[in-house]
Amino acid sequence: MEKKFKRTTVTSALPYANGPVHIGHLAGVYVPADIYVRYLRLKKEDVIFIGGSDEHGVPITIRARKEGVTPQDIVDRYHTLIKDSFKEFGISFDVYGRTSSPIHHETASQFFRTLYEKGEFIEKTSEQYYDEEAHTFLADRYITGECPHCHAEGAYGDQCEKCGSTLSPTELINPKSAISGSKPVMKKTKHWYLPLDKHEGWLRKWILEDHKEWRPNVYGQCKSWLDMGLQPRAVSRDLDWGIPVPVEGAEGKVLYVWFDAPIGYISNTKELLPDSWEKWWKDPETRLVHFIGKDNIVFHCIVFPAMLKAEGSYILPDNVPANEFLNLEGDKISTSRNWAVWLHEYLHDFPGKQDVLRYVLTANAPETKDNDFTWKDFQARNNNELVAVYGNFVNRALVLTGKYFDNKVPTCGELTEYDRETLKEFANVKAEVERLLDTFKFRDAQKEVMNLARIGNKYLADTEPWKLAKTDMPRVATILNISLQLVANLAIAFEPFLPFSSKKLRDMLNITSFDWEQLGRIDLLATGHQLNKAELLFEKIEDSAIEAQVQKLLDTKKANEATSHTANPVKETIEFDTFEKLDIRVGTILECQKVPKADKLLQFKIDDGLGTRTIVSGIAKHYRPEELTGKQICFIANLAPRKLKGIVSEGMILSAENSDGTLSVIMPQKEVKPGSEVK
Ligand code: B3M
Ligand code: ZN
Repeated sequence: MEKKFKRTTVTSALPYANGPVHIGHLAGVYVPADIYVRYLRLKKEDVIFIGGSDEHGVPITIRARKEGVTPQDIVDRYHTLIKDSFKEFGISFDVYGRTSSPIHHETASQFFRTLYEKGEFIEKTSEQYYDEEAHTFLADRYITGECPHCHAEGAYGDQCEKCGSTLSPTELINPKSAISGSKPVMKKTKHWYLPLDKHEGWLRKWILEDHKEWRPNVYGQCKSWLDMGLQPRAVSRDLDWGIPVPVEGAEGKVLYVWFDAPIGYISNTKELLPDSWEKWWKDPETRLVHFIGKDNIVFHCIVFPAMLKAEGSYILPDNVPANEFLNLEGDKISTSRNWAVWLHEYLHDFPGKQDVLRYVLTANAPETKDNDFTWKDFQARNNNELVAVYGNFVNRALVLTGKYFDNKVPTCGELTEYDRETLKEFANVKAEVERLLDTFKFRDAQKEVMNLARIGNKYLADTEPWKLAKTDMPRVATILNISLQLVANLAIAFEPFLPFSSKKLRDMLNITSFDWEQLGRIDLLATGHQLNKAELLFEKIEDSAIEAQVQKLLDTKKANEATSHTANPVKETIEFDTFEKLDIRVGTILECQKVPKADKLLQFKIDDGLGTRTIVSGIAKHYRPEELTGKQICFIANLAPRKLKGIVSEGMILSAENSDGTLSVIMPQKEVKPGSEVK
């Protein structure tokens, strides 16, 4: 069912403003969306690209509470950081709004009211956990307790992070409020529900029959949701952060974040085009495309369309090209475990190499299945593809033109059979890349373009113009003319994928802009056209830079292992009288100094209540002498003396050892008399 559209509204998922963005975000949503939009713009199509931050939801309030700041502080901080990261990577939004903005509050409120007045909601009262000390209903995340499955402590009301099972708060054993620590009670509360079951009929036809072209992962997920049967979904929550439910009797209630967030696309369009936003959302000749990650499929393919349909005046999405997940070095990317390549850190470590990351993420895009990002592959793709193929071809063509023709495009003479074959491959690429981009196959599209660079590179290697310079200048001119036309083609074809490099290349070619329509032509640069000086498009990435990144991840892994480390098993049982043989006492440190030529040892002079004694202890890596002088510690008083570095140690200071090997000296909680026994 081919439909002709006049314009395209492209949205990309609104990231939660409660942390920075990482390569998973870029690969899953923003790079593909940006490629698509840049491609449409190059084709001179009418398109808008809508982005923004999702600034509501419980995780933001939890983070704020933890840090002792307001939710607004949190979202202000991350909105700016995220927005800047996207900008640096060339994600070319026409607007990047935020859901805490007045225009969004108003738009979402109005949307709710319209549905409310049309009778599109049902009201239901149910029992939910309530914190009587804090006088508040508790979001699932705010209730912790023992997991009914693995019996781990600290499972959340919606999920146990230990065993991964999905929970509901009432399943938790010994539930506790994360706000006050008190035991929550059940209390009645009223909420508004969108009766998705009522929408099931048309949703089935619309997706399963009319949108068979959606990606298999998207189509499949929708089908399984629909086959399970849809249930009414609450669109409000008892929470104090969000958009107040705009009807009477709804004090203390806000719109559920997944109700207001997709409306954010509309609000942000209004911000961009206050007078003409409607045609981008309501005209049937507008095509709506949502770029998202796979965990957002149900909201964009079922819930949001049901909301739009219920409202009545909006169009529905034409496609929802959702990606699977990107893993990092074989492990799931995780914000809480810091297992990620953060965009702001990448920019710091690899300044100016935005296109390299864009290239690698597209080359490995998780379009059909989860994929893996590894630093080795990053380096290989940069060195063997961007540098050795694309960059090398461009550089040789330009440098040789500089050398033999004073940077002017030379005259093209008669073509050989090989010239013709090469040019034909370039002529064919436009249709193929278009077909791939039109069907959201970004990985294959980029591969196709890189293949062109390969053909160009091979053309120069095969024709070897540098060998002909002495004998056949007209032939050299022809080869270089052809090569330069191919280079110009690459600047166009790579533009959606590698915008920074294409800009650099256009500057070298001394051309301000190209159109997509010109792709495949061999008259892009006129004979005699003056070029600028050649510069390297890409540079080799050395092993040391890659090793540093791998080391950073290893450090993260080690730190994670240390925190998740379970304690050592308990030693063999002893009788009480064995314990009684140990004489543990408190002493006051009178003096403390480093032991010369022993970087682990500290020497103590201790008041033990009977006199003074010397103890040598291996804690120099964990304490400075001045930190301990004057403090009280616990020591074993009846340990046989031992000689350490020539000093007789009369006892042993007790410390607790953390799983990462750090030591903490045991001290009495209140001051006691030196010599007091520890029992
Ligand atoms: N903030 C979820 C996410 O970042 C959510 C997307 C909203 S799109 C309207 O995965
Ligand atoms: Zn569990």
